Amino acid sequence: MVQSTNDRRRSGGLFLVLALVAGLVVPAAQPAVAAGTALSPARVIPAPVSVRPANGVTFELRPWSVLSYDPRLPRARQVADDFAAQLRPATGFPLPVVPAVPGLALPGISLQLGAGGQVGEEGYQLDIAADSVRIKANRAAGLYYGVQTVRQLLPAKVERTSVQPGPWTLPGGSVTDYPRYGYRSAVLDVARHFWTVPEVKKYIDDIARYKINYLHLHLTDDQGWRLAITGWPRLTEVGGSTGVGGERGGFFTQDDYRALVEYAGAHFMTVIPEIEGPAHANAARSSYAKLNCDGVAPPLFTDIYGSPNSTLCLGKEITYEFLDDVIRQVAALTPGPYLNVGGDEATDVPKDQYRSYLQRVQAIVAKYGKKLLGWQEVAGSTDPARTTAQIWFPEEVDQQAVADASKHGAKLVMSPVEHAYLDMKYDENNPAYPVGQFWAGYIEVRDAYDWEPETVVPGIDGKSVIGVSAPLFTELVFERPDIDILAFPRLPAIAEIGWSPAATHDWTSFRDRLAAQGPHWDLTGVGYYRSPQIAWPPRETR
Ligand code: TNX
Repeated sequence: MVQSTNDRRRSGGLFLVLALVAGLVVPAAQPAVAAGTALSPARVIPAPVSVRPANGVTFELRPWSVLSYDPRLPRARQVADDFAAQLRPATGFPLPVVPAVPGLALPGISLQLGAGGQVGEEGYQLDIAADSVRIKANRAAGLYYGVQTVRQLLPAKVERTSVQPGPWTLPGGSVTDYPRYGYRSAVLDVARHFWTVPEVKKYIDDIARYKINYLHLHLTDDQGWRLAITGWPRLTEVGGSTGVGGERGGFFTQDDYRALVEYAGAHFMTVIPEIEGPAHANAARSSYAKLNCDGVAPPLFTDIYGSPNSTLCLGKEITYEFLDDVIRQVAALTPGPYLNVGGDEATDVPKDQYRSYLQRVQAIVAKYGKKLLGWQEVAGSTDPARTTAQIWFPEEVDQQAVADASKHGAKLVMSPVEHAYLDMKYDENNPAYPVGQFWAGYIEVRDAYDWEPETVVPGIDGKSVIGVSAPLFTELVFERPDIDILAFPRLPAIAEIGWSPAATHDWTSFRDRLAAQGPHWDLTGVGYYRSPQIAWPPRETR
């Protein structure tokens, strides 16, 4: 099926190239150049590193436009194919995808190899001229991010699924762009409320546009265990049977999970699995009596906040055999370097026992070839040189432990609850948007935007910060539309903190660029929060 679609596209493209070479297809005269449509960063989130407008220059995508790619760059063809597939429904143009032919300039958009060292592995150079659009990168990831920028610069009606009248213009100019941080993550909690494979895929579609490159799945917690583990069937049969409020359960088979990993990968996003411990483990304990110190399985836990039966039995060998089995299987499903072991809120566990637990877990993670990632509490209890700690509650963090760990090589990811937690409500009294928590305060769009990762924890070396994360815990997130309302528009704010240089940070500019996202969300079925801080254009209807 896929093969035949590709074949059709390939032969269509080849025909067009041959026709052009043979002079059979004569492109009509270029349209008159519209004045005053200079490239402005006004529509792009995250803000690019630098933008040089070319005043009076406009590119127009035409019925004969071609998408060419450099076949020397692995996955460039996939990026081109996906982009063409996104453009075809609304434009109605064939947009054949063809390998570039040296010396032959094709009309349209080209994805090229080689953008200079400055842009690194994820950056790109974008040049929009009257007759061509060129995206140059050193790796396919850069091409992909360049494409996301172009998608935001096109008229929002490009999101429609039926043919629309043009013109399909892009403002002329050049963009040089690359990320501030290599780690730009979103956490999705599938444990408190379960979200199906299609529901998670839609989230991937929507966040990939903002150049998020890690999807961290919170797979286990007190209220649910969501990944099938061979040899431990009750984890999902029992532990996955319910969720907060006793509502729907659910879990991913390993094939489901592989499908998510693959889908994320096609969006240049790496899935990070999180297996929680030693606390937040009621679902595992309910599933297997032998994981309990007293040999008795506690009942399933369906309340919102932490269970009294949260902590694994640290003194029993079976606990570590269990973790070895789980981590081995999860590592085998994980193409990326990181495996998250949780580690937060183990308030019942004495410090020395917590430390020896984490050291054993770290050895298991290393044995299966992965790097340990954990919440802020792990700092000081693991080998810092092999640890990444995610700061979530800066007011409670052991600052000395974090500063010491960072001095000894630990890396830090910043997701301070008062700015980055997408599960908090936006404000106190908005009856239209009752969804969300408020234990860490209300987070309006500007609160999500106005912060600086390297000053979240005093005393750390800024260089130990590898990125940012936007967590969406789902205790109080009941239906799929609630995810959209909480994540949009705050996730793009966190994405910009992670991608854009600190020097571009500017609320007024961000606010205007955010407004321009509204029509795209209207047309792609993202039910975002219409924050009163933003001058949204009128809603588009699908
Ligand atoms: C704190 S984030 C938690 C989560 C909750 C979240 C709710 C973290 C390390 N622990 O278990 O879901 O607050 O906002």
